[in-house]
Amino acid sequence: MEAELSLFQYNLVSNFFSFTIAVMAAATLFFWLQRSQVAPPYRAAMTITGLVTFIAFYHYFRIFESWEAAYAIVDGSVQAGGKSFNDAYRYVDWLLTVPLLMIELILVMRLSREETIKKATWLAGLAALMIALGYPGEIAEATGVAFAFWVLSMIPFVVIVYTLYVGLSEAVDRQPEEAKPLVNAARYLTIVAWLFYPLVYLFPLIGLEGPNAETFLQVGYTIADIVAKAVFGVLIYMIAMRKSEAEGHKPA
Ligand code: RET
Repeated sequence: MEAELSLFQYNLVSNFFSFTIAVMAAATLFFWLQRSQVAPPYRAAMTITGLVTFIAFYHYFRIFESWEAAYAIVDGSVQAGGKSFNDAYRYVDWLLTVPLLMIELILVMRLSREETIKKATWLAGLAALMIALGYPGEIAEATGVAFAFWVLSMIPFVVIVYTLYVGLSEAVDRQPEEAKPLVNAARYLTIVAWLFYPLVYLFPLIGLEGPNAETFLQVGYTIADIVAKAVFGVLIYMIAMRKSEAEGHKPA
């Protein structure tokens, strides 16, 4: 299957990875440099946003290298390169970044100390569980096993979505008027971008395999990662700025 990619598909995926390395590196610098512009209570959220894109920057670098090693271009056609493409980088990345994304969303809401600890622990724990349950299915040979882990992983997924929708709506109501639409945008962006992952996971299970599916999967995950990390981070930054201003903080 791997050697059947067209040169166009191989290059398209390579270029997406390369683009993402640049996006994640630039996003990291931006978030960390802008940290001093927001009021002190929001600085931890900015630090974490930058950590998320930094972790992704590293992993996309490794993913890019692994992609290059997995194929060889011989006389303009794509052949197997002798090494297998390492899917584990994505899962290790998600295991670290998805809980951090939950924590930054809670931090920027600036709830009471107990509520912050309670909600952040709950959401981050569920996020880690969701990813950990997904991996055994991703590497499973048997469709039945893969599907069983999909179902197991969907349980924390659904609880997270429910918590973001219902459990947080009362906390969102308490946000300052100026910040509300942005906080809602961050919640909805999370729900929509996150839906992509469990859907794509099902591809091979419903018989979508081969070079087209592989190209779609790699490009799709990459776009979803940019949205869920960098675009989401920009929203977190805007929320932090808006709330800082509303609380009388003057940017440096
Ligand atoms: C898996 C396994 C199948 C079931 C579910 C999954 C969910 C994955 C999600 C990943 C989110 C990743 C993000 C990355 C950050 O940039 C693990 C594919 C529910 C929701 C947000």
